[in-house]
Amino acid sequence: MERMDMLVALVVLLGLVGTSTGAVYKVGDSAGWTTIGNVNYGLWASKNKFHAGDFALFTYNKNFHNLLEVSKADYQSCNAASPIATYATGNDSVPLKTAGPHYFLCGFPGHCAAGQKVEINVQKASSAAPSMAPAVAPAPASGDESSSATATATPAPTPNKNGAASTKFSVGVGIVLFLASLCF
Ligand SMILES: *[C@@H]1O[C@H](CO)[C@@H](O)[C@H](O)[C@H]1NC(C)=O
Ligand SMILES: [Cu+2]
Repeated sequence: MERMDMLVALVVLLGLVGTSTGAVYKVGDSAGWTTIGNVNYGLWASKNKFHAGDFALFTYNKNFHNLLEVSKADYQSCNAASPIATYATGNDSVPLKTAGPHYFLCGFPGHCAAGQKVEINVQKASSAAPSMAPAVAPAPASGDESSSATATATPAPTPNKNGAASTKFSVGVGIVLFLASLCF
């Protein structure tokens, strides 16, 4: 039974490891977050597939640029006056927490209009972990059965009932072996 529990735990653990580390996407690739070179951020975004839990890494010279997350309307009109979030370190790893579109622009005058803006469409996290949860439940119940089967094998036999006792014993061992075989 314990081996079964360990197996279930291992599978659940592997599922969690597979989904807990988000990918990091550097915005603009080697160009980074800039107005130099007319980087096509729309093209960059369309070449990547973002999932909830991933990160968008914006790298830039903080003396000349910043990073604002804004609403769709503000993204379209390049309005930097009412951001949802503001970043200004020059090396901002922005967590893409929720599925759906996320809008970013540079708040320095004229930069958004010059094309320093990006829409990142985030898909739901592809997760196997939740579907594994029900498999954990049945394990404890079968543990009780095997211990009661072992108990029937222990009573001290009287000389007369030797045959009956040894039959009980083999049935008990049989049940234990049968249950054990289910685990492997
Ligand atoms: C920028 O941030 C990323 C992710 O947080 C980190 O791995 C990297 O070392 C940072 N680079 C600099 C120059 O600080
Ligand atoms: Cu800028």
